[in-house]
Amino acid sequence: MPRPSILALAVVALTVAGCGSSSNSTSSPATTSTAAPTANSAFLAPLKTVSTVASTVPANGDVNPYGIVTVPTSVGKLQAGQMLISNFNAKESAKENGQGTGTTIVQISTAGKVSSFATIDAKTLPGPCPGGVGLTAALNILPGGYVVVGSLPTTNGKSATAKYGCLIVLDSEGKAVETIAGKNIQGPWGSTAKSEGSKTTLFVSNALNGGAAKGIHKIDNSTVLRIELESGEHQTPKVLSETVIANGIPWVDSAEALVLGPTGLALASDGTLYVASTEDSKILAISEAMTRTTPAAKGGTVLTEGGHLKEPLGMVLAPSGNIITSNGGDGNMVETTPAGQQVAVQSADKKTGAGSLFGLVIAPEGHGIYFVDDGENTLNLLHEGQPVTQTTSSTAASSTAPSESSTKPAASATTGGGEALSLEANPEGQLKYNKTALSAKAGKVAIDFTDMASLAHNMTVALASGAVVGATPTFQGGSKTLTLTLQPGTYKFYCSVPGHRMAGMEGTLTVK
Ligand SMILES: [Cu+2]
Repeated sequence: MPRPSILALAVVALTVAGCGSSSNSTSSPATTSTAAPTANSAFLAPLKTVSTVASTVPANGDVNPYGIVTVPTSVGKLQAGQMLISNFNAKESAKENGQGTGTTIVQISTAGKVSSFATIDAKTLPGPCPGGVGLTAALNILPGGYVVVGSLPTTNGKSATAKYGCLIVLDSEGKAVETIAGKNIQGPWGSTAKSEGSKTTLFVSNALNGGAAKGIHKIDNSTVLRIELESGEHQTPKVLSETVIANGIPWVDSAEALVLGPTGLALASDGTLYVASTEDSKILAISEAMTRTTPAAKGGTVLTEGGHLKEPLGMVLAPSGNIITSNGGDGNMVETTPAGQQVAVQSADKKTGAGSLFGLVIAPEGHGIYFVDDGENTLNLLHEGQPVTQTTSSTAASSTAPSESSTKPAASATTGGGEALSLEANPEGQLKYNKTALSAKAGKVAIDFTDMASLAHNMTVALASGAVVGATPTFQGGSKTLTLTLQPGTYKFYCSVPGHRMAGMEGTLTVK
C-alpha cells in the first residue's frame, strides 16, 4: 500500500481522547455501558512516541514490509528476540507495479541491526504455488524454526493478475523446503499461530476467494482456514488437517493495496479468533476457533465496527487480552476490549496521506509495539518517553583529528580556505544520497550535508579499513557541516543509521 508524497516528520503526537466513554464509538451488540475504563487501563494510552528502528529494505531493494513476527528461539539463522519482516513489493522503482512481487524476509534486532533471512526464488520452489512469489503479512514461526510465509503473487502489481499463491515453508536457514497449496489456500493474506510441543494450529485469512479478477465489486466470500501442523527439529512441517472455520467475509480489489479483505488475526485465550476485516472496518469474532468443524457465516459475529477503525490491517493482542489493530486508512492504532469497546486510539503515522501501517507485534518487554510502516519502509517502535535515535555514529579518535560543526553551510564553506563539498539525502525518502562519488584535494575538507527527508540520516566518513574518520550527528531537517583534514586516499561515506547503508546510502570520497 505505497502512498506517495511524504511531507512531514514520521514522529509522534497523539491523542487518547476518551473514545472509551463515547457510547456511539462502536455498534457492537456486545457493548454495554458499564463504567468507562480509564485511559490507564488501555495498553496504548501511554505509548505516545514513535522511534524508527531500521530500514526494512534489503539488498535487492524490496519494499512494502507487511508481515512481522518475533523469533521465539534461536536456531539456524533465527536469533531469539529479533523480528522477521516480509516484503510484499519488489524494489522502489517498481512501486506502481510491484505489489505481489516481493521475495524477501529480513531479520532485525531491537537495536536496529538488519540481516537478510531469506530471498525466495519462485523458479526453485519445492512445491506448487500458483502465480509465484509475493510475500504477504501471513508470517509465523513453527517449532523447529520453520518459517511459514504467505504468498499472494501478481505479475505486474495489478489485482487482475493476482493468483492464489500458497504458504511457503522455509527452514531456519531461510531455504524453502515445502509449500502448502490447494483449494483452501486462496491468497493467504494474514495469519496467527499457536504451538504446543510439536503441534501448531495455524490460522490463515484468505483474501482472494472465488477468483482474482472481479473488478471493483465487493465479494463476500473470503475465508479463514485452520491448519493443524506437526513439526520439530529436523522434522519438516506436516499438514495434519485443514478446516475452513469462517466464510462470507468481504474482499474487494484495490489499486492501492491490491486487495482489501480479512487480514490480521489474533487468538484469544478463550479460543475466540479475532479477524481484522479491512474492507468494512470491522473486527469479527469466530468462537471456538480451535475446535469448530463448521464455518462461521459472515466471518462470525461483529465485535466492533466503524468508530476509530479505518481499514484495520495488522492485529495483535495486548498482554491484557485487548485487541490492538493498525489502521491502513489513517495511520492510527486502535485498542478494543474483548467486549467490543474501543478504549484507545494512538497515531503512529502522522504523515500526509498517512495510512501505511501493517504488521505489528508487542515489544519483548511488553512496553511498546513494534510495527512496520510500508510507506516509509521502516520498522518502528511505538513506546513511552522520549524518541530513541538508533545510531552507531562515532567520532572515534583519529590522527586526522576530525572536527564537526553545526554552522550554516555559507559560514563554513570557506573556513580556513579548505575545499567545500555538498551532499544531500534523497528528500523523497529513498535511502540514497544525491551523489555516489565525491572528490577533494588533500587537506581541510568541509562537507555540507543536507537532510530534508522525513527520516533522520547522517554522513559518516571512513577509511577503506572501515575505521571511522568522522561523522555528522544523525538528524532530520536542515544541514550540518562535517570538517575533516584528509590525507590522499579513497574513503567511503555512508549513513550509519542501521539498514541505510545496506539499502544504498553510501558512496566513495576520493582525496588527491
Ligand atoms: Cu540514513
